[in-house]
Amino acid sequence: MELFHSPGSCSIGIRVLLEEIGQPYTLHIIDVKSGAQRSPDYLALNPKGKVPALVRPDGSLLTEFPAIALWLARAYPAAGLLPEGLEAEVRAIELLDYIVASLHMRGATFALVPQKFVADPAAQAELATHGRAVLAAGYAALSERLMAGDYVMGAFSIADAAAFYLIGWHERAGLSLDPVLTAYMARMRARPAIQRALT
Ligand SMILES: N[C@@H](CCC(=O)N[C@@H](CS)C(=O)NCC(=O)O)C(=O)O
Repeated sequence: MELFHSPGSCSIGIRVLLEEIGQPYTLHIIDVKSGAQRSPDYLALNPKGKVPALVRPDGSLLTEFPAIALWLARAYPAAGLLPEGLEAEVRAIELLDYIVASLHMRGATFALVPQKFVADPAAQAELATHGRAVLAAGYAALSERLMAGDYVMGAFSIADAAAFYLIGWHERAGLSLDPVLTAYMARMRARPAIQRALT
C-alpha cells in the first residue's frame, strides 16, 4: 500500500492504523502547509487535493478518512480495529464520523484556518471562536466517553485513530486538555504502533 500523508494533519490517523495492521506500506509526504496537495502530480492522483489518500494492493485509490479506516479494518480483521457485531460496528462508525465530519471539518478547520473561508479579519475571528467552541464541546464529549474505558469505544478501534489526531490539535486551537484526555493521549502515545507512526 501507499499512504499520502502530511505530518501534523489528519492523515496521521491512517498512518497509525497502517502501523497497527503491520502490513508494509510506502509513505509519500505531501506537505499541505507548502501547498504540495495542489501540485499537478498530486492532483493527477487525487483530484480532491487532500490527504489522507491510500493506494491499495490492487492499485486503486481510496480517499476520505472514514472510508479508508473502515476499509483497513475490514480488509485486515486480525488487527481488531472494529468492535464485533453490527450494533457495535455502527456505533464506532457513528463516533468516527462525528469526529471527522463535525469536530474536524466544522470545528477544528474553522478554528485553525478561518482565512480559508472568509477574508474579513473580524469574520475570521468570529469563525475561529465558533470553531473552538465546537472543538471544546467535542473534547468534552470524548472525555466523558473515556471515563468509562481506556479507548473511545472501550477497546482500541478506528475511532481512536481519529480522536488521536483531533485531540492532538488542541494547542494549535488554543485549548487545554482535561486530565482524562491528557491520560488518554499518553496511553495512545505509549502504543508501539503510534510511536512508529510518529517517527
Ligand atoms: N473529508 C476529508 C478531509 C481531509 C482533509 O481535510 N485533509 C486536510 C489535512 S487534515 C487537507 O488535505 N488539507 C489540504 C487542503 O485542504 O488544501 C477526509 O475525511 O479525509
